[in-house]
Amino acid sequence: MPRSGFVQQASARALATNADSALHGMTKHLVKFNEDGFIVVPDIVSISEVHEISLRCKDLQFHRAGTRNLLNHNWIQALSLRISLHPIISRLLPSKAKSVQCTYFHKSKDKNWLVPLHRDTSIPVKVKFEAPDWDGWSKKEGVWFAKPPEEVLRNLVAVRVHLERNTIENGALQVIPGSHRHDEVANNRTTCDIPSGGALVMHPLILHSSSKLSSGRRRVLHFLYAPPTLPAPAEWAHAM
Ligand SMILES: O=C(O)CCC(=O)C(=O)O
Repeated sequence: MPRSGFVQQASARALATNADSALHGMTKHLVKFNEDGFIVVPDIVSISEVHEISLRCKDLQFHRAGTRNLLNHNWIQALSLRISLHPIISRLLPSKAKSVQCTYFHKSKDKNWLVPLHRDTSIPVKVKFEAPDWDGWSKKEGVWFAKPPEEVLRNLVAVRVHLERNTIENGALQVIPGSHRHDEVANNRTTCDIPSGGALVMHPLILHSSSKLSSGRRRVLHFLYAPPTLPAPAEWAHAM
């Protein structure tokens, strides 16, 4: 066989091996995400982008823990699209996923708070309507929120982009691995080690909490991804 034939075959084999291991890596993330209800993906944005995002967040108006209606900002829409195309994250999102909410959380000495263990069960919809399996209606920052049937919640994925490393000192988010799949769970709370510029991809039904901060600050952009439509008559308030 001419040398170039060997080289071609070897390159084809190397490509196939690389493709296999990439696929294996992707499957591993998906299996872990389904099993634990979360994974950490580092380097979603670079450190210089973290600075850029920080500057933009300085202009956001909010009173308490943060603000939940950021999807009307062009830069948030661009970031949300980019996250949805990330090679690992795109595999974890529902098919044709849309971003349906983006919340900014800002924890500091001045705005300090804790959140007890809970699941995220409320979603933003266009208008209020009557349906037996929807409840818990409330209006927040001018938008209607309600608790949908569980099958809707099962298809959602949250992506939290952390501007600071998530630590016990700065009021870390903690999760109970696997608790999105069970009602009865051991209280083995885990502090997710999320670096600055990294993301926690989490199932909204996972039990999670966060404590008060003792030093530093902790800022997070929390994106919610969902299938493009809801069962009628529900409609997303925004779907980008
Ligand atoms: O970021 C936090 O501290 C809490 C976030 C949270 O509880 C939530 O997204 O439901």
